[in-house]
Amino acid sequence: MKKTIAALAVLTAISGPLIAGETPSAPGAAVYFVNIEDGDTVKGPVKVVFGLSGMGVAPAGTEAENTGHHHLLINRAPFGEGADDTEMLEYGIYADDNHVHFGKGQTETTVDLGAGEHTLQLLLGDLNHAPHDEPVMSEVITITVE
Ligand SMILES: [Cu+2]
Repeated sequence: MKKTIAALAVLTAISGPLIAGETPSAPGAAVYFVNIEDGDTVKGPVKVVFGLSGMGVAPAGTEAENTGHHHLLINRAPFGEGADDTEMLEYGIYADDNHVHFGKGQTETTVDLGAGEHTLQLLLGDLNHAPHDEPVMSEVITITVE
Protein backbone atom coordinates (compact mmCIF):
# COMPACT_ATOMS: atom_id res chain seq x y z
CA MET A 1 0.00 0.00 0.00
CA LYS A 2 2.76 2.45 0.90
CA LYS A 3 4.61 1.58 -2.29
CA THR A 4 1.47 2.22 -4.31
CA ILE A 5 1.03 5.63 -2.76
CA ALA A 6 4.70 6.46 -3.33
CA ALA A 7 4.42 5.41 -6.97
CA LEU A 8 1.29 7.51 -7.39
CA ALA A 9 3.03 10.46 -5.80
CA VAL A 10 5.79 10.18 -8.39
CA LEU A 11 3.26 9.89 -11.22
CA THR A 12 1.37 12.86 -9.87
CA ALA A 13 4.55 14.89 -9.75
CA ILE A 14 5.23 14.08 -13.39
CA SER A 15 1.75 14.40 -14.84
CA GLY A 16 0.24 17.16 -12.72
CA PRO A 17 -2.21 17.26 -9.87
CA LEU A 18 -4.87 14.99 -11.33
CA ILE A 19 -5.07 11.38 -10.25
CA ALA A 20 -6.83 8.66 -12.16
CA GLY A 21 -7.93 5.05 -12.12
CA GLU A 22 -7.40 2.45 -14.83
CA THR A 23 -10.48 2.66 -17.04
CA PRO A 24 -9.88 5.09 -19.89
CA SER A 25 -12.27 7.98 -20.33
CA ALA A 26 -13.17 9.40 -23.70
CA PRO A 27 -11.05 12.43 -24.63
CA GLY A 28 -13.02 15.61 -24.07
CA ALA A 29 -15.71 13.96 -21.94
CA ALA A 30 -17.25 16.29 -19.37
CA VAL A 31 -19.68 16.23 -16.45
CA TYR A 32 -21.49 19.37 -15.42
CA PHE A 33 -24.37 20.71 -13.34
CA VAL A 34 -27.41 21.31 -15.51
CA ASN A 35 -29.68 23.35 -13.24
CA ILE A 36 -27.42 25.10 -10.73
CA GLU A 37 -24.19 27.03 -11.00
CA ASP A 38 -21.45 28.47 -8.86
CA GLY A 39 -22.73 31.28 -6.65
CA ASP A 40 -26.40 30.31 -6.77
CA THR A 41 -28.67 30.84 -3.77
CA VAL A 42 -31.38 28.20 -3.60
CA LYS A 43 -34.10 26.90 -1.33
CA GLY A 44 -33.70 23.43 0.16
CA PRO A 45 -34.03 20.58 -0.46
CA VAL A 46 -31.84 21.08 -3.51
CA LYS A 47 -32.57 19.35 -6.79
CA VAL A 48 -29.35 18.61 -8.69
CA VAL A 49 -29.40 17.52 -12.33
CA PHE A 50 -26.26 15.86 -13.69
CA GLY A 51 -25.04 16.42 -17.24
CA LEU A 52 -22.58 14.24 -19.14
CA SER A 53 -21.22 14.79 -22.62
CA GLY A 54 -18.82 12.67 -24.64
CA MET A 55 -19.58 9.48 -22.69
CA GLY A 56 -22.67 7.53 -21.67
CA VAL A 57 -24.28 6.77 -18.31
CA ALA A 58 -24.40 3.08 -17.38
CA PRO A 59 -25.24 1.40 -14.07
CA ALA A 60 -22.33 0.31 -11.87
CA GLY A 61 -20.99 -3.08 -12.92
CA THR A 62 -21.72 -2.53 -16.59
CA GLU A 63 -18.80 -3.40 -18.84
CA ALA A 64 -19.08 -1.00 -21.76
CA GLU A 65 -16.51 1.34 -23.22
CA ASN A 66 -16.78 5.05 -22.53
CA THR A 67 -19.43 4.76 -19.83
CA GLY A 68 -19.67 5.49 -16.15
CA HIS A 69 -22.03 6.56 -13.37
CA HIS A 70 -22.34 9.78 -11.48
CA HIS A 71 -21.02 10.61 -8.02
CA LEU A 72 -21.84 13.78 -6.14
CA LEU A 73 -19.06 15.06 -3.90
CA ILE A 74 -20.41 17.28 -1.14
CA ASN A 75 -18.46 19.63 1.09
CA ARG A 76 -15.01 18.19 0.54
CA ALA A 77 -11.77 19.21 -1.16
CA PRO A 78 -11.73 19.27 -4.96
CA PHE A 79 -11.14 15.73 -6.17
CA GLY A 80 -7.41 15.12 -6.45
CA GLU A 81 -6.61 17.33 -3.48
CA GLY A 82 -8.18 15.21 -0.70
CA ALA A 83 -5.92 13.25 1.65
CA ASP A 84 -7.56 9.92 0.77
CA ASP A 85 -8.10 10.44 -2.95
CA THR A 86 -5.32 8.08 -4.04
CA GLU A 87 -6.98 5.30 -2.01
CA MET A 88 -10.16 5.74 -4.00
CA LEU A 89 -8.30 4.68 -7.14
CA GLU A 90 -7.75 1.29 -5.56
CA TYR A 91 -10.92 0.85 -3.51
CA GLY A 92 -13.34 3.01 -5.44
CA ILE A 93 -14.88 6.31 -4.52
CA TYR A 94 -15.90 6.30 -0.86
CA ALA A 95 -19.58 6.00 -0.04
CA ASP A 96 -20.39 8.38 2.81
CA ASP A 97 -22.07 11.72 3.46
CA ASN A 98 -19.46 13.46 1.30
CA HIS A 99 -19.50 10.96 -1.59
CA VAL A 100 -22.87 9.89 -2.94
CA HIS A 101 -23.08 7.17 -5.62
CA PHE A 102 -25.70 6.93 -8.34
CA GLY A 103 -24.96 3.35 -9.33
CA LYS A 104 -28.32 2.72 -10.96
CA GLY A 105 -27.47 5.29 -13.59
CA GLN A 106 -29.52 8.12 -12.10
CA THR A 107 -29.02 11.54 -13.67
CA GLU A 108 -30.57 13.69 -10.95
CA THR A 109 -31.13 13.74 -7.21
CA THR A 110 -32.50 15.89 -4.40
CA VAL A 111 -30.20 16.58 -1.46
CA ASP A 112 -31.08 17.96 1.95
CA LEU A 113 -28.10 20.17 2.69
CA GLY A 114 -29.30 22.45 5.44
CA ALA A 115 -28.96 26.22 5.47
CA GLY A 116 -25.62 27.79 4.58
CA GLU A 117 -22.84 27.42 2.03
CA HIS A 118 -22.08 24.07 0.47
CA THR A 119 -19.67 22.88 -2.21
CA LEU A 120 -20.65 20.36 -4.87
CA GLN A 121 -18.63 18.52 -7.50
CA LEU A 122 -19.54 15.77 -9.94
CA LEU A 123 -17.15 12.88 -10.53
CA LEU A 124 -17.80 10.05 -12.95
CA GLY A 125 -16.86 6.54 -11.80
CA ASP A 126 -16.24 3.38 -13.80
CA LEU A 127 -17.97 0.01 -13.37
CA ASN A 128 -16.01 -0.50 -10.12
CA HIS A 129 -16.73 3.03 -8.82
CA ALA A 130 -13.17 4.24 -9.50
CA PRO A 131 -12.42 7.48 -11.33
CA HIS A 132 -11.37 7.15 -14.96
CA ASP A 133 -8.01 7.94 -16.55
CA GLU A 134 -8.26 10.93 -17.07
CA PRO A 135 -10.83 11.65 -14.37
CA VAL A 136 -14.11 13.08 -15.65
CA MET A 137 -15.13 15.69 -13.09
CA SER A 138 -16.87 19.00 -12.94
CA GLU A 139 -15.69 22.25 -11.47
CA VAL A 140 -16.42 22.65 -7.77
CA ILE A 141 -19.39 24.95 -7.28
CA THR A 142 -20.39 26.75 -4.10
CA ILE A 143 -24.09 27.28 -3.47
CA THR A 144 -25.94 28.90 -0.60
CA VAL A 145 -29.05 27.19 0.75
CA GLU A 146 -31.57 29.57 2.35
CU1 LIG B 1 -20.17 4.50 -7.66
